[in-house]
Amino acid sequence: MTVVHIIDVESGNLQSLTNAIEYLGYDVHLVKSADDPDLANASLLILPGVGNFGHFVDNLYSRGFEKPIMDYVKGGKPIMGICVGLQALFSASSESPTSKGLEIVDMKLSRFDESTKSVPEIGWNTCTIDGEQSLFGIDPFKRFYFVHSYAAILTPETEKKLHEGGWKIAKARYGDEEFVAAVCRGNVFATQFHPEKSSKAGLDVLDNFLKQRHPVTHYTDEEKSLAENDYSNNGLTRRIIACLDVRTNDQGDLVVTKGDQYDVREKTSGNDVRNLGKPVEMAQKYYEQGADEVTFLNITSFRDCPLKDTPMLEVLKRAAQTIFVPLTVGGGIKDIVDLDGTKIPAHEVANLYFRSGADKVSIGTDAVYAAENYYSNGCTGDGTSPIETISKAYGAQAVVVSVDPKKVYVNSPNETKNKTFQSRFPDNEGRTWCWYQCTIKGGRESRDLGVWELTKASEALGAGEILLNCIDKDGSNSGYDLELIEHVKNAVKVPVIASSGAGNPGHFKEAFEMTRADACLGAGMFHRGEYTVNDVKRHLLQHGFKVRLDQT
Ligand code: 1PR
Repeated sequence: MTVVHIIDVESGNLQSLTNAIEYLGYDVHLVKSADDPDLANASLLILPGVGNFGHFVDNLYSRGFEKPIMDYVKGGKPIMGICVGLQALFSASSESPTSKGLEIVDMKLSRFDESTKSVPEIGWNTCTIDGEQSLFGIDPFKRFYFVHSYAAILTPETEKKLHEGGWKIAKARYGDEEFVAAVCRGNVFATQFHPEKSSKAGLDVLDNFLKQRHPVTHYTDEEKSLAENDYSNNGLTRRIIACLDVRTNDQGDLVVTKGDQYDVREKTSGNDVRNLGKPVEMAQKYYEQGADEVTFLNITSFRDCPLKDTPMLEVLKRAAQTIFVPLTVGGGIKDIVDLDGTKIPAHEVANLYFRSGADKVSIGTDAVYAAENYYSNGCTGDGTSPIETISKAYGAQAVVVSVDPKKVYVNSPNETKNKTFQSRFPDNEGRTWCWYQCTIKGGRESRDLGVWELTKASEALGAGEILLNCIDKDGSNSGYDLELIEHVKNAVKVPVIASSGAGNPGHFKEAFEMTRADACLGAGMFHRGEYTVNDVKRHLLQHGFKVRLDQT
């Protein structure tokens, strides 16, 4: 079997890439040291990276990888960079002004302009290629998964310079900024998107690179019109996420469950934990239905020690073997003390999940504690919270903050220190002023902290995305809390995932129509088999919203 070599400088999720390459029928050899003799003999090399540019390239230099990589490139053998692995081929990035890239591409990267759009760019975008040429079969009518805040932003001058330098490029557009989605010259190829997380479209590109071929797909005009990007959402499709709340039931089995306002026990005699199926099988089903992401939440994490909680690691390992879209895991991402008294910092707990195949971790309870400390320290972090340590090590894009708020009405804004607004839906006493109170431990304990305050602090501390649940709406099938979504969108620039309350495809449409939600998550309606993810996407498409439809 052909062996694919991957440079491993412990950045983010190598497991997904390994899984994708093995799925395509190759063996993988991780090159952990620049002295590894296998590196010189490699015939297919991949340079993957996530997170911070400086952290990644400094690591390459300090571990002595620069020379063997450059020797390999000069030898004319195929090399592919992915995400920050693409960025490392460039000369520099404004993300880390003192760090030097490998300078194979003479261009600098800079941050997206966040005045009109969420940054990071997280989601599924299209790539365009000049003329009829093919770049390892990157299909302009398919979608690819991007997650990044910095990019090789194109201007007429930089584009001309790239062409003059002999580079072929695939371009993507995020809002009004065009950037390099893929670049190729001779034996060097790199993608800003993650092929290993871009479902079938991405696996095809990876496979074409490994086989060194450049196929072209032909479409009818009707097919093209359905799949063409209209850039109405900054270039991204409407992202649909399937969420699995996971816990051990009273019989000791790990099951997918689902609550009503977070109560997951049946109302019938026996009061059992509602059992809706097996986590990996259900996740696989949603992937096949076209879910753009899958989220696993360990909802009893406040009781368990995560390291004892190996079933969740096992769930991820198994799911990541055949599910090639981003996987998020939440519940228990915090500093822990293991049963034998060993202290395990949150970033190591997160690392275990990343190494098992997770792309992002989601932090609930500890984000509330971190925000409380942030405000009591005069709006500054002390560098020790899980949001900060994980974001620093793996990048903001890997840190989701999961919020579990409840709506609280007040007579006037003076009654609370937290940010209020006037709701269109008065309470029984006719009050309209309200705020959203954060809870911890799965809604069991309320804190004097508003969702506005929590999300702002989380963003400042390094979170890259907000998973916005709503306890009042959870399991209600009555639609999302649209006011809450807009409230949080006004607070932060990072993407916001709307969650809680979806009962039919119309609710997703309503959220995308009435709010600036970056993604919508559903749970109960999928678990009960009332609708598939594909039903939601077809409904959105019928109403003029672009969605990713290439099924596996
Ligand atoms: O606090 O960092 O250990 O994380 C615990 C995580 O577990 C948090 O993300 C918290 O939201 C979640 N969680 C804890 N208890 C529950 C529960 O339900 N008893 N689930 C829980 C949160 C909300 C969503 C649900 C949506 C959509 N459940 O996961 O999927 O509300 O549901 P719907 O579409 O059926 O309405 P930590």
